[in-house]
Amino acid sequence: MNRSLVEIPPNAKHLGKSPSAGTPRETVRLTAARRRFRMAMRGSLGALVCLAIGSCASPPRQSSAGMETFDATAEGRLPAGWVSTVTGEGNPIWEVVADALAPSPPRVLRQSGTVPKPSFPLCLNRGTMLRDGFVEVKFRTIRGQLDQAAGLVWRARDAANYYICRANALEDNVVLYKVENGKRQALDILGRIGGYGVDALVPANVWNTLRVEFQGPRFAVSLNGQRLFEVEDSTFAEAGNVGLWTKADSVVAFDDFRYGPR
Ligand SMILES: [Ca+2]
Repeated sequence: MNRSLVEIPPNAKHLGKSPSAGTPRETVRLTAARRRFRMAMRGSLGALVCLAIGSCASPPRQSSAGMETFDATAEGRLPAGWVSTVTGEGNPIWEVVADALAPSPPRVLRQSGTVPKPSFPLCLNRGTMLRDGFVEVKFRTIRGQLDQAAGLVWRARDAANYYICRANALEDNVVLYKVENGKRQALDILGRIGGYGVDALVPANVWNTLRVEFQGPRFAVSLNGQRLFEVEDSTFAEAGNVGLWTKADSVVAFDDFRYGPR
């Protein structure tokens, strides 16, 4: 701690005196003054620590419901508040583009970059903060030889820590993972030990709807209106961002991204 940041009160020199140096009444006053000074210093030091590490903030707010159609954003850009990033390495290409097949015309958000495994293109809506609620999106996988994966992200702290559920059109399955410190781990489905997500028809090049509802440690996944499975996990219990995710060489269009508290 930089001592120059701690202001010493004008009467601080008195605090160094031995209580035996004064009368009993003076001793009581000195003791009380010393206690007040220590408490004030603790508060000041605590505030400085909070500023330094960015913690100790008031509880994060809970976002109200919202929907992003990507139609008000210029082509080649991202909507306000959205950030393109990556888990691992590589150069994702997230951008709003025109799409003649868009559920809400004329534009969608598309990811067309390729990143090496096991990295993941990620696009976070930094303007959101949700602990409990839902996130939903329409997606269309366009191409990808290694993968055609489209994912929803919630409770994201940063590009290396979040929950993600993805549907894969090459594998025809839906899997829910946690990514912790950049490492992805599939989570067990409630009522079943082992296995890897659930098999589900994920048709390529058509619009599908993926939805996750999250309440405390319980997450429920639906694809095209059909409830598929639930998962329980408490790794990330705090509010975080929602967003979108792909994998490897997946080229995917997303539209009508919805979110909100329950
Ligand atoms: Ca749209």
